[in-house]
Amino acid sequence: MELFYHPLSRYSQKVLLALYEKQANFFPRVIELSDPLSRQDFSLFYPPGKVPLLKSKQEILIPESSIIIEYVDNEFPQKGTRLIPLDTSISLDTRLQDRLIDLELSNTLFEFEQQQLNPETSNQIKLKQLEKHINRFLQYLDDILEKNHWLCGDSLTLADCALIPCLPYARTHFQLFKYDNLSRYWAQAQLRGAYLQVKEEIELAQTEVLVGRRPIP
Ligand SMILES: N[C@@H](CCC(=O)N[C@@H](CS)C(=O)NCC(=O)O)C(=O)O
Repeated sequence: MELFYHPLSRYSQKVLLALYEKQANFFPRVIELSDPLSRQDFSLFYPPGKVPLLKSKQEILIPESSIIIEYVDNEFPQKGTRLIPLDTSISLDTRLQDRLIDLELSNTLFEFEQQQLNPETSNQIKLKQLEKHINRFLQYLDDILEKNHWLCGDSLTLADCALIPCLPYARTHFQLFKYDNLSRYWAQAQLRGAYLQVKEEIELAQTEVLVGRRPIP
């Protein structure tokens, strides 16, 4: 398998977490999204030009982080962590939380970041609305985590792969410490082997950005 991704893209981190949880072997193919040439090459190969993208052993291209994770989970049912539980009610909840996190948190955080990046053009009312939306969703997660160790129960699932990459930004731009259960969850996520592997890649990519060896995505 080959994974086309960028280590600083949250949706890529979501898939990396899942692949490390599954202990799945893959060839890493980093795509520099902000480098026009690298982007052009990638678009010739995959016209939508979005990462993450998985190329299976049978050379099938699989886009969309959640679909990639479902594919990998089915491909290696006995290996590593079961990311979409077999129990139908837990699996339904896992998919639901995964959808909500992508749509309500990850995408909203991206919109918030974009607004903050351009202070001259940013709309203060819009920023406040986004902030309120994000805080409401963090509270929703905090309530779930009052009773659950991981988001959907005792084991880490697809939903946690979606949530964990959002938390570093939520921690620095939102007061994550106000949410007791989310703070406990974040502390526990940081000890997870798969997260430590992803973190190493993020830090390396961030250092390369700082020393100017890699364009910022
Ligand atoms: N829904 C997609 C989102 C993928 C996505 O938005 N990827 C971003 C990076 S995080 C991207 O490739 N952006 C480049 C572009 O839109 O041209 C998924 O879950 O994989």
